[in-house]
Amino acid sequence: MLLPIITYPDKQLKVRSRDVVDFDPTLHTFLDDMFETMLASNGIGLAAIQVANPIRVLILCIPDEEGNQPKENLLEIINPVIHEPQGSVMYQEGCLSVPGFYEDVERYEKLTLHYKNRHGESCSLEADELLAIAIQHEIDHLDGKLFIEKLTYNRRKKFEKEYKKALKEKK
Ligand code: QAP
Ligand code: CO
Repeated sequence: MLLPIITYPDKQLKVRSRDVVDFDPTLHTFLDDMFETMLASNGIGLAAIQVANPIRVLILCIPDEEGNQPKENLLEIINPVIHEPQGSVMYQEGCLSVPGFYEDVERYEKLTLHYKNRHGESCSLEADELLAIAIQHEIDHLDGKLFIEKLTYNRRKKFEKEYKKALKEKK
């Protein structure tokens, strides 16, 4: 089932999501719906709060060389905690909740992630490159933060102007 995606400036995006405690069929159906929704919107990552569910769940599917996103490459990450962040990189990010806007953001270059899978089993992974960046972007969503909040004052002003203009043109 496709879920509607909430977009900026909806206040719900500022909510801090709560830990998952029940790894039940309801969660599994929701994860399946998130994947369907993300692919239908041409996304590489999606946090539960973006579809109005304030739980600490995110999914990521980094495209392969051909640009495909097979379900085997899907990561379902629940109650994540970042360990040992290292280095820093700039990357031009976008967000399904801030459609049509992309800007450079600074992130850690590498990290270790501890999390639960859909069955509640403890997992960990080491991430770098786009995966590490996407993990940080999605965990920020779980804490009610958007990538535009990391922009400098001037770039944030440029964003507000462009985004408002785009919203008006849509109507
Ligand atoms: C987060 O973002 C991310 O504006 C995932 O019109 C982004 O999937 C992590 C998208 C960059 C790391 C680097 C955005 C699709 C997708 C748009 C997305 C749009 C259509 C964003
Ligand atoms: Co996002």
